[in-house]
Amino acid sequence: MSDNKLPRSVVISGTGLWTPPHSISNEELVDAYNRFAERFNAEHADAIEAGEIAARPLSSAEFIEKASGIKSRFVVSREGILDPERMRPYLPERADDELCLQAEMGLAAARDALAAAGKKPGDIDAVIVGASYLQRAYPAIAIEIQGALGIDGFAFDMEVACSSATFALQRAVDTICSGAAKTVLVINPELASPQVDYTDRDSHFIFGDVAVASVVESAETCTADDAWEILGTRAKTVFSNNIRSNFSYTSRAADVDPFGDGKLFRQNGRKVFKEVCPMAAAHIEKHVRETGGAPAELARYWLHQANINMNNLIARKLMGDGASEERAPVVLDRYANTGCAGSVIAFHLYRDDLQPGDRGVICSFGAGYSIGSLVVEKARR
Ligand code: CO8
Repeated sequence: MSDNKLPRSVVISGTGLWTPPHSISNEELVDAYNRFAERFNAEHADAIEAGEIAARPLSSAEFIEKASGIKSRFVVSREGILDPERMRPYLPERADDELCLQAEMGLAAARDALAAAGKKPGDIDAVIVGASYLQRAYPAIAIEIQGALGIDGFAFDMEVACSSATFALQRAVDTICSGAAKTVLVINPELASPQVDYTDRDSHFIFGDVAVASVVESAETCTADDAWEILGTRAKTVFSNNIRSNFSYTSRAADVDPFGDGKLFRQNGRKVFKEVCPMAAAHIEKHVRETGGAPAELARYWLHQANINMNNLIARKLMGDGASEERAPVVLDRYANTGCAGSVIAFHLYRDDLQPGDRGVICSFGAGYSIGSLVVEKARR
């Protein structure tokens, strides 16, 4: 779907959120990183002195909060991340007959969304899992969750980095509009911590783990009080190398270290900031106008949660002096960047005060580049 009005009325009838039990503050994270860096620098003092390798710079909690707005992040496992000798989470391997971690996270959010929508597994025709990373190639995580819930129908995984959730919601809308399904369960389990290089000062603070889920259905079957009609969807991608992860099964055949340089998340954050802000603001403005609204009139902006300064810039461009944290709520202060899940967390947590007829936009922007948006209106029921 891009420019046209949806051929049938489709709603988001419930959302769910699973938050990991552990949180790490900037101070805790910086303390672990700085102990790692100091030890590294001491151990390599001669090579650093000789100019053979670079010293590890120290991190700062004040910098992180000022540059990104992040104060803490939730993670599935804390200890390994905070151990200067490990610097990665500890996630023990599970047997094939156990639910995998990503499916377990997604299942918890899915159950929450089903309850909110008043739906049972038997009401669901399709399951879509969208995430920035998938724990394995096959069988699909979506099919594992489908099996665990006992859903009859079909399921698949998809990946568009930070836009995996909005693009998955759009695929749900398309599936319903085509008549292939009446009700679709969209799940976004973002298991971000294993892809973070906690030994990299410039990116060790960015991500957190979380799972969200949404029930998307035809308005005809919806029984939920808190339903949101999807007025339109819009997707845009433009190739960029400024956010990249080269982690791949092909490393084995290329005879390179699968966890070596550039294999985990890396970005040119400044360039991303500069290039994505105007793209996202223009995208949202165009989309809102297509659905017959004006950006300044929208009650709420559930924006991607990567950087508070980016969101403030985009919000000011769209709402002018009317921009406020109430209208563009922030979750990245406590959740950090949760990949594709951020805008859905914001939608889940910050909509109860809105009235029937109020409109808002759910919008993601990030790696690819990719931008995805859904303009929604609280249904009059
Ligand atoms: N502590 C202290 N100083 C630091 C630190 C630190 N931790 N990090 C960097 N610095 C220093 C730098 O070295 C630099 O020093 P100098 O001026 O001497 O060179 C100075 O601080 C400024 O550095 P930057 O220019 O890099 O700082 P910025 O102000 O640009 O802030 C940010 C860095 C916060 C990264 C910022 O650029 C940003 O957030 N940009 C937007 C990026 C963005 O939105 N990216 C999206 C990424 S996520 C995504 O798309 C999906 C990926 C999928 C994975 C998801 C898994 C769930």
